[in-house]
Amino acid sequence: MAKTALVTGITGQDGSYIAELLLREGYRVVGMTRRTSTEVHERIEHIVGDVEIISGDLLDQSSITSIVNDVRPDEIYNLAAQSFVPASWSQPVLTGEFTALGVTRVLEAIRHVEPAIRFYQASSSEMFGKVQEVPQRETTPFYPRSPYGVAKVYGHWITVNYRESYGIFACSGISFNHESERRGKEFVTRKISDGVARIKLGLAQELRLGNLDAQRDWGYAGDYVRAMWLMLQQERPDDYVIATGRTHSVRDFVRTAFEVAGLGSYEKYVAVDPRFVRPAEVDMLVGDAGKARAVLGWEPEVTFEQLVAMMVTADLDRLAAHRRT
Ligand code: NDP
Ligand code: GDR
Repeated sequence: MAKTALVTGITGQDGSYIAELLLREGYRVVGMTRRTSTEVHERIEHIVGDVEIISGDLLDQSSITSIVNDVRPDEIYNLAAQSFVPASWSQPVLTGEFTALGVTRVLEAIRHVEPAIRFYQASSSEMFGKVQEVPQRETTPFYPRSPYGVAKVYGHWITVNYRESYGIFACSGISFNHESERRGKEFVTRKISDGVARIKLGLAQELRLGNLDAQRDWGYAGDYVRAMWLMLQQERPDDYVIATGRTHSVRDFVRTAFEVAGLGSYEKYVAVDPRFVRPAEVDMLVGDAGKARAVLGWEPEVTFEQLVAMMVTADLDRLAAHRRT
């Protein structure tokens, strides 16, 4: 019989990719979405006929419990969160409600309805923050630098705690930044690819950014959702770092993106704007995914250079097509 998966955050970047993967694997896929006055599900438009959508909210325990009870999933991928780091300083309490307590609400639903349900928690390299070790691995101590990072530390430990307290098959995937043409436009990589494409097509003159020296371990979202799925197919639940092991600065991303677009040097187009500088920064992240490689057999396939090229090309194509209509 086909397995059933429930995906919270199915309308987000990762939700759309995991839904595609689960459909390919023959799952019945149910996505939880929150109610909004306009139903824009852009990232899953192409598969909307193949998945079931149910309304629920991470803030609302009863909606989550009744969805789990009705759907009776074999696996839950908890991808929903307030995921934009700067917003966590302006809305710290809401971020805690979604990104921290939301995890407990899903775990409570599992505990009460069916403790055999397998659970994936989308943990983050932001938990390492001011890094205590290079590269960062599963055993590296956490030192979060934003209310978002703090909330994710809670989400990670409550996942571990429900595994140890109740024997729930609960896994925490500590993912480093992963991107794609479906990335939200406020995140730096997509802001750059979109901005470069606009400049190339004469739709903008400049690109305003914050800290160009921050370094991130950037991978491709399509590769990362494969690791999430693999974690729930193992004999035992565990926690895994998911990363490429290579780090680049925001400046490297900018330089490569301008080169891909054939615009030459970025310097005459890019301005540093203090509005985009954070109260506390995560200066450098680079992960060691050795455990995921050894146990899950997981390897990232898309390189940094391929990722930048893919994103810039997609934005150029999208904006050029838009201009023609
Ligand atoms: P997105 O911001 O693209 O997607 C977030 C999703 O959460 C959206 O579907 C959003 O719905 C949903 N959501 C937000 N609040 C609620 C709520 N109260 N109730 C129900 N749904 C809600 O994030 P990503 O896809 O990039 O990331 C997925 C997860 O992985 C997140 O938890 C993120 O924190 C974590 N993560 C991401 C990394 C990355 O590099 N992408 C790295 C490490 C961790 P709506 O469409 O209505 O806004
Ligand atoms: P991050 O991603 O905070 O790492 O969180 P983001 O792309 O927002 O920032 C990465 C780095 O770029 C610097 N930066 C800018 N960032 C944005 N957004 N806008 C700018 O103009 C800009 N200029 C420089 C930032 O200071 C930062 O150092 C992402 C999210 O997906 C989280 O949900 C996830 O947990 C982590 O990745 C891993």
